[in-house]
Amino acid sequence: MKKSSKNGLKKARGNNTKSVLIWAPLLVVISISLAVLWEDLNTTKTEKKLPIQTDKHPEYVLDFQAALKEREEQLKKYKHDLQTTGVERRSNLSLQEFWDLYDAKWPVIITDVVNTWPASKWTTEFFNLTYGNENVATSIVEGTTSEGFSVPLHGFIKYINYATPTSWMYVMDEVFIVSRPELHKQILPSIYTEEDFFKLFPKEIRPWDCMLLWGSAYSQSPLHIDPYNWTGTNAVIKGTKKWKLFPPGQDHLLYVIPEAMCGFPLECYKYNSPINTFAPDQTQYPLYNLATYIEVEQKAGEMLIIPTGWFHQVYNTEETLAISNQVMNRNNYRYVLKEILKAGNLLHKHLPDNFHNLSPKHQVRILMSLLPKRVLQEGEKRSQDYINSIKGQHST
Ligand SMILES: O=C(O)CCC(=O)C(=O)O
Repeated sequence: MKKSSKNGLKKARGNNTKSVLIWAPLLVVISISLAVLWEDLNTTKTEKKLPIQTDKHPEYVLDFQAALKEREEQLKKYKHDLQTTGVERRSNLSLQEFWDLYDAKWPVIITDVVNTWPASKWTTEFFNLTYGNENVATSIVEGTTSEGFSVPLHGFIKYINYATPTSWMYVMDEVFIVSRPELHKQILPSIYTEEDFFKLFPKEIRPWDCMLLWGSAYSQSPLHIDPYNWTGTNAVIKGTKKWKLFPPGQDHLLYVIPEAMCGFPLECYKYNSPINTFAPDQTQYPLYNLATYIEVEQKAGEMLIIPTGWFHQVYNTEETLAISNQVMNRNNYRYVLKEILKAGNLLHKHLPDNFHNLSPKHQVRILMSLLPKRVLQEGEKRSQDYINSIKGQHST
C-alpha cells in the first residue's frame, strides 16, 4: 500500500462504472455525512503522479528456494521446535537467530520491542490535544475510489468512528513523526533494525523512517511488495491488523500490474497486485486460488518483520495506529541494489569491475556516489513538495 512521493506506495485506485451505479444511492448518503464532517476541514488534495511506463520486464530477483534451504540448515542449530508454516511470535530472539531463521527468509512477530517504546503509550486523546490542528496525509476511500488528502488531524479523529466497509480513511504520513523530534525519539532502535544501509544513502533520497499509519476500522492496503524490495517492519501501538503474507515466486498467480514504476527520484519498479485478498474476485483472477499465503493477526505491542520479496496486504479490523519502517542490511542489500540498478538509475557498466567483491557498505557507498546529480536534486525537491503539500502550501 502506502505511500507518497519519496519512497512510498500508492493506494490502489480504480473506477468501476458498474459498481459506482450500484452503490450510487449509498454513496449519496455517505457523502452527505462526510460533507458535514468535512465542513470544518481545510482539505488540500495531494499531488497525484502517474507511473512512468517502461518496456523492461518487472520481475524481481530473489532465490527464495535457496533461502528456504538455508533456513532448514540453520534450524538444525537451534534446539526448540519451530513452526515452518505460520508466523511465530518470538521474544528474547538473538540477532544471530533472527538472521539465521527469519531475515530475508520468513516473517516473524517480535513481542518484546514495541512495549519498551515510550510511543507504546500514545493515545488518540494525546494526538488530538497536542497535534489536532496539524495536517496529516490521508487516503479517503469511498466505494471503489481512493484519493489522497491533507486534513487536520482532529478531522480525521472526528471521522474515525463513522467508517464503514465502503467508506474509510487511512492516515499514511511519512513525515509526521520524523519532523517532530519529540515524537521520533519515543520510537527506540531495536537490534533487528540497527544495521541499516539506507543510512548510507544521501539524505535527499533516503527513505523516511517511522511512517505513521493510522487507519479507521475497515482500512486496508493493496497487495504489494515494498519499494526497492526492502525488509519492512510494522509496529502496532493500538488496534489489530490482519495480514496476508505471500512467499516469493507467485507473481503469476497474483496478476502483478506489469511495468509499473514507483515514480521516485531514485526510481524503482513497483510490484502491486490488483487483487483484494480479503474479498478476492475469483472470476477476474482465477489463478489466485492457487496462491499460498500465511494469515496472521497482529495485536498492539507486536512488531511484524516482513521479509524482502514477500507480497503482503493488511486489513485493520478496528481503529489501528502503527509505525512502519524499512531496513537494508547484509541479508537483503543485494536485492535492493539490484532493484536500483534494474530501474535504470545508473548503468551496470559504470560500476567498478571488482564491485561484487566489495563489502556491502562499500558497494552501497560506491553506487550512491555514482548516481547522477539530478537524482539528488529531484529528491530534495520532491521531499519539500511532499512536506508542503501536507501543510497545504504549494511550491512554485
Ligand atoms: O499497515 C499497513 O497498512 C500496511 C503497511 C505496509 O504494507 C507497508 O508498510 O508496506
